[in-house]
Amino acid sequence: KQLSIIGVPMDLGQNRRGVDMGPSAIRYAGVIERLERLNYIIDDLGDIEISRPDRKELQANQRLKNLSEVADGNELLAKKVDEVIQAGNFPLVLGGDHSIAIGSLAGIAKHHKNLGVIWYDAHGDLNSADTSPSGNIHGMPLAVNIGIGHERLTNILGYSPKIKPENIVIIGARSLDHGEKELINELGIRVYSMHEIDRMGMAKVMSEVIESFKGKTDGVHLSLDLDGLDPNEAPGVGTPVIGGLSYRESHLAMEMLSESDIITSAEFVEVNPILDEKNKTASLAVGLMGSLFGEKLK
Ligand code: DIR
Ligand code: MN
Ligand code: MN
Ligand code: MN
Repeated sequence: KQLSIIGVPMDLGQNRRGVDMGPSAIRYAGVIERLERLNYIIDDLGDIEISRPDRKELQANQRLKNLSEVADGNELLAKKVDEVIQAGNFPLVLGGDHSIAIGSLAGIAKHHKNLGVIWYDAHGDLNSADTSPSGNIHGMPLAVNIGIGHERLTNILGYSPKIKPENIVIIGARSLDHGEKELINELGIRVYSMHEIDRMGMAKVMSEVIESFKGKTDGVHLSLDLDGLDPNEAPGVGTPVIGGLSYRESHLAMEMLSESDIITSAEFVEVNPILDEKNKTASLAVGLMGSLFGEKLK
């Protein structure tokens, strides 16, 4: 099986500089060697080109910061992901901030009628310009993918919505904004917050998630924001939230996904080496990829 790696040096979806170096940090932590050992053929397609921000525009649009640069980068990413899938390969996208899930899913969802999405994150990423407390687009990609948000973002590759609310599962949530909670309730989006994970345990949570997708979806995308993990494990993220998922819970989740064989595309986002401790968060990401791609069995 061939994995195509796409780096997205995007930092314009949020305020902390440095997350654009995420793809380099993850490559430096040995992602290619790690996955080659699992008998995958790795095709590293390099990085998507992201244009630098226009400061005048940024001043003008504080509700959707860097909208045109984020939209342009995601358009390029979507086309690249689309090509990878057309070639029959598995897209593995390395961020970059989480706004890149707009482009990843635009490219992926084209190929699926009923794509499942696992959103592993401390946050819901369900804001829009109207509900966002920050104006940062990395807090909006899940909303965009269900068709809510600025047309420059929702209409990438010329179709919308990309995914259905009933096919989404959020895991690890512990920092949801008011508007996000309203949307979750209105649309009935499934959320395993830290509360449910503490009560049920990760093993039960993942069996439920896997069972719910089997036979109902024609592919499942994993969108893993490293801030879903506890900041003690993943210090190199822009918006850390205390009380997160542990190293062990996260590896268990990846191993169960590997065994289930339901994942058809994945992205690992928000690794910021400037905020990190000796590349710990990038190494963690690479370890999680190892588990996701079958290290336990091979
Ligand atoms: C917050 C933070 N909900 C916002 N979102 C983050 O700005 O919309 N997403 N950090 O990953
Ligand atoms: Mn920058
Ligand atoms: Mn996120
Ligand atoms: Mn997050």
